[in-house]
Amino acid sequence: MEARSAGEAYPGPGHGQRRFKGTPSKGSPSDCPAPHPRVGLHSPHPALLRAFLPGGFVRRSWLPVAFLWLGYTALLVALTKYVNILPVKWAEEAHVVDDAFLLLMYLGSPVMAIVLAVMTWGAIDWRSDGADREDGPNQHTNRVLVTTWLIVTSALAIYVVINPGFIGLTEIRGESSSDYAIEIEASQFFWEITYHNGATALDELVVPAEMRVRYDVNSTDVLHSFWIPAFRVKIDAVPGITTQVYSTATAEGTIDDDINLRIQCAELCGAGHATMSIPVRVVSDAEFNKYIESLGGSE
Ligand SMILES: [Cu+2]
Repeated sequence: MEARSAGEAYPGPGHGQRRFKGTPSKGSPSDCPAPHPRVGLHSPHPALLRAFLPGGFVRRSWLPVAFLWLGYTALLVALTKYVNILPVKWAEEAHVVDDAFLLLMYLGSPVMAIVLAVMTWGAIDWRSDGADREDGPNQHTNRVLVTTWLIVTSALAIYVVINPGFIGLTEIRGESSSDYAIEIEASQFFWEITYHNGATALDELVVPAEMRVRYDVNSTDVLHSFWIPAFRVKIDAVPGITTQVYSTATAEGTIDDDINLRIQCAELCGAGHATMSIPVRVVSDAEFNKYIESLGGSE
């Protein structure tokens, strides 16, 4: 192949293919033109290749990445700890979901950080300098690294499945005692609330504060999902099956106090899905009884 001077611009990926046009040689295979080496942007920087070779992770070129990794991890952990992105909590059981969310954020921080660290140092130091590159040396796996990675990540995954997975779910759903039960029936595209005295309402859900309420959830047509963001309860509404969730509202309040005090359908159920939202009002015991009487139940 022709050599190009160092200052010559990279001619583009199609360059050099012209020589392959025309009738193929009828001679021996050795007469075939040799494939031209890859150029410029197609090859990783040698420093990147060296770093991935066995033992490469202790090379000096990775030290900045290690520091960046620690820095990004600290930043992400601090953001998770000090910047509250979770909606307001309005139920005793809500902390289980929040704890699970935060745990996954903490576990995900170093993973996110290593990606950011490699990208940052790649952009700073491992950029192509524009020169032609030959193919790099063969790469072999780093057995110690792969084994350690598999063991650590598998152990973490199993831990998360158990706690908060099974343990958290048991805390939210497993306890079957409740002070009060409310029927929730989902239809395209509205919610019907039925209280113990047979009274029904379509415009809002009213629940007594500091009582453990069981929601018996059903659907008359397609799949919906009963979700009250402030309570962190969510369960599918399935035609023909009654699903149940529990929540204990911690204080009186309305949707005017927080937008997350509402029922919101959380399963795409048709054109009116987004409109399947009604306010939740948490009231005192006395006020609650007065409310369901005013609805005119049969009891
Ligand atoms: Cu829906």
